[in-house]
Amino acid sequence: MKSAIVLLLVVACLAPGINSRACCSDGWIAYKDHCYHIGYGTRLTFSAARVYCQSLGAYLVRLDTFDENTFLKGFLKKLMLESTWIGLTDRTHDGIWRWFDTMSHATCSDWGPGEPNSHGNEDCVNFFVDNDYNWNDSTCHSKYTPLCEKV
Ligand SMILES: [Ca+2]
Ligand SMILES: [Ca+2]
Ligand SMILES: [Ca+2]
Repeated sequence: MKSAIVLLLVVACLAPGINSRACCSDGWIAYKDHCYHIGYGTRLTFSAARVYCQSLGAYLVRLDTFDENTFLKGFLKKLMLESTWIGLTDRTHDGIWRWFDTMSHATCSDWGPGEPNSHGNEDCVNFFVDNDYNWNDSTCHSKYTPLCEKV
């Protein structure tokens, strides 16, 4: 009986046209074929946020398309959530923004007005509440909520 239920779930996830989204477990949000997790109430440095995501089999979110960015920003905004880290950094070369885990260059951006300003050596990026959830570079040891992504 249990295996029949599992099989049904698998079929529901794989059947084209029925559900083309990822099947995400509890605590994860589906968008297209990926799952996202917000570490509600957890505030960590950029490095610690990365480790937090890794412990969940995920990575700090990589905003590959403007649509993905718009979806996640809209979600945070709608629920009026805290600022969250995204996986973008210019730590290796100031002014060259790369996604941390792949070191790929950012192909789209959503900086808030006047950002990135590297005010006091800022190398890590967040969706920043005070800037209407647009991107802001911040010091990497600042503490923000992790926003994780997995396939
Ligand atoms: Ca992504
Ligand atoms: Ca910088
Ligand atoms: Ca800044």
